[in-house]
Amino acid sequence: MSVVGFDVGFLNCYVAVARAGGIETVANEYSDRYNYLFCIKHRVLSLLISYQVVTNCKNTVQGFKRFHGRAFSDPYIQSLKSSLVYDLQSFTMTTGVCKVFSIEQVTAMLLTKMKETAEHALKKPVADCVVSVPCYYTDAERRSVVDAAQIAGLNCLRLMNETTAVALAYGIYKQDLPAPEEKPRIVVFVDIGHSGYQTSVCAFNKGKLKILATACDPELGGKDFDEMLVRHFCEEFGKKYKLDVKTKPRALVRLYQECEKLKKLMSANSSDLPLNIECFMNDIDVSGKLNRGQFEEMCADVLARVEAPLHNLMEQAKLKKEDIYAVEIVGGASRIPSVKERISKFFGKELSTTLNADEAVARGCALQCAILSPAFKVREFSITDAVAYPISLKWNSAAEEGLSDCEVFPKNHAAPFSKVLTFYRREPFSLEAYYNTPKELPYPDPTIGQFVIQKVVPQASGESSKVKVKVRVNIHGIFSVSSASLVEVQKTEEGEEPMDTEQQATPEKEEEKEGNMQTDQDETKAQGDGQKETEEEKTTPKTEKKSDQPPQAKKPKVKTKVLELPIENSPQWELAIDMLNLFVENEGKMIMQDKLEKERNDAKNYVEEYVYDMRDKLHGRLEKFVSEDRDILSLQLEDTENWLYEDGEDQPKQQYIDKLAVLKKLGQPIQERYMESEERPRAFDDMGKQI
Ligand code: ATP
Ligand code: K
Ligand code: MG
Repeated sequence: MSVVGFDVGFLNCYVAVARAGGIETVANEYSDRYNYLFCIKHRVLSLLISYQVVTNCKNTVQGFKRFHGRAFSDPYIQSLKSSLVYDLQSFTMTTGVCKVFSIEQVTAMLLTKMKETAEHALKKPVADCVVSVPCYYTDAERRSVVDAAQIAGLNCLRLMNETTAVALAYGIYKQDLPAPEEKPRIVVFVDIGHSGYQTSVCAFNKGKLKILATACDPELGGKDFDEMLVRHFCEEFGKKYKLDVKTKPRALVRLYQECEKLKKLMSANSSDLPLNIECFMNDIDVSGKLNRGQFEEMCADVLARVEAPLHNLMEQAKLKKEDIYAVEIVGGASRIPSVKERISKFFGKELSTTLNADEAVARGCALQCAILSPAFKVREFSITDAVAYPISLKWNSAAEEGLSDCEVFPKNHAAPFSKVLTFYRREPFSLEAYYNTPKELPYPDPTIGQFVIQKVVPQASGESSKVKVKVRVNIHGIFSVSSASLVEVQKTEEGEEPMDTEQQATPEKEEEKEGNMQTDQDETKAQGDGQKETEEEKTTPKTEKKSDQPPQAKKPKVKTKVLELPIENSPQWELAIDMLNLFVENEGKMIMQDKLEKERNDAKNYVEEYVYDMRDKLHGRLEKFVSEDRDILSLQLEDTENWLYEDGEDQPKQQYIDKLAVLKKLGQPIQERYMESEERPRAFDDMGKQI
């Protein structure tokens, strides 16, 4: 049982764990908390620090968070393709065998690294976790990330919306929240990261939070400010030095890095600031300068986009600005003064920054993981999220010709949640789920998936059967048709007209519209109790309760049998199961390979260390203890050093182990003579004391 939260950011990733009774974020092996950029080369994966990104730019994969759940032909992918330094290819099974990775595999690699970071901190294996996703992620994107977690060997208890994680991190420690029956405390959360801008409005009462609405601009973040700076300096360097920066990926990558640094400096400083890059291109050193005023001017268009989601949010929640208790901001780009100004001006109040702007998402995820984990004791806290885009179902109508449809989950409907719909059918039928506001989607295809209810047969009487279909938005925010059942009315022994107990309780009118939602099953209560999804399913739907009514006198004996029906699920985005298994297997192999590579490297380092250490000592404290073996050892050390830089640079682990053994065999006698001489006087001392 592990309690871990992963914030998978576009630029920065954070890992939070529950340890020693609290939640803390943990650093990766480079003790650099952020920049999980990484490099895929020889299938060995490593985290890179910034200068390595420049030297490895073609093999470094970064900024792939928005590739999930999208086809290669998706206009979004195509528009980004040209601006990427690394190569983006269409993924098919055949390329999979070569060294092309699917987006699920790439995110899985990143998660593997984050998992290792958590394991290192907790000193035990990690599986259970909560992973963050932007609240504007669609079904396809969510399914893709769930697969990635599985490939990494993680048991993702929840995909948590980033702003909801922030809300949890904010609310769970608050002692003074209004009582359940009181008016809730309304707080707005704003997260501006590197790629996206998310806002949500949340109602808090003691022990619970409910997301009322969300509004986002998935294309507004720190990177857009970097972009403006890069554009500016490309132009300036073009004029000043006659350099065409865009033609040289490596120079461009460096310029992006320097511009990001400059942008951060400008948040703290409003005077002129320099930007200098040595040997930028064609051996030319470049320099420029900029101040905050100029920066804001060149970013006017970007800044103008800050307000729209806030308007949208308030409109959806039907709240007035006076209703807002606080506006809490997080995310790296929320530190930009002009961004803060605009948000603050919109709400007419000081912004609140009580949370750690970088760690809040990861912490919230770890807290949610703790709540969901039965092994961990935490304060009861119920979390109700909101559906980001309205979901509709359409189907071929049996009664009328043509298509019928119905909105099953309106925008901002509570989630997770299940509903039961009733149909009258003689044969299998299919339901198509889709987002009914395609314009809102950051995605061209509004389809969620096709769900076929199989094995539907007419009643013995030839009439249509009553089919109950349960649809749900699960804990990850993923839509599914979770179950379907057919109510079979069986003949009574007396040969009376068959009658359904349920029908008797509420006679159903012939003209009743298909797809009527009969049961609203509120699942939100189960949330804070740490119950698993499967347990939530068991709560009795309301209609079934009707049969609990006392039997009426002279009621004819009728039997109904409920038959579970198989469902064929074809979500718009799905990895075939054999593909997923292959990826799981491959990731396992790569982890092994990483491990072997690390061991090999360690073995090599031991040889190197021994060489340097012994050489120093031969001229130092061991000097008096070498005799004729000195020259042999010295020679061996020198030979080995040369070997390490030549043939020995890239050898199997055993070679290094053997090499070290040879050296130790020569060095050991010398070390022993030294130890002996050290021990002798001490032994005398001890003897002296005894006397
Ligand atoms: P996303 O949430 O979009 O997936 P992320 O979580 O990786 O991205 P963050 O770590 O929240 O993003 O923020 C990174 C962004 O914040 C970068 O663009 C970075 O340059 C910017 N940033 C960080 N600190 C500052 C600062 N002091 N001033 C201006 N920008 C900053
Ligand atoms: K982050
Ligand atoms: Mg983020």
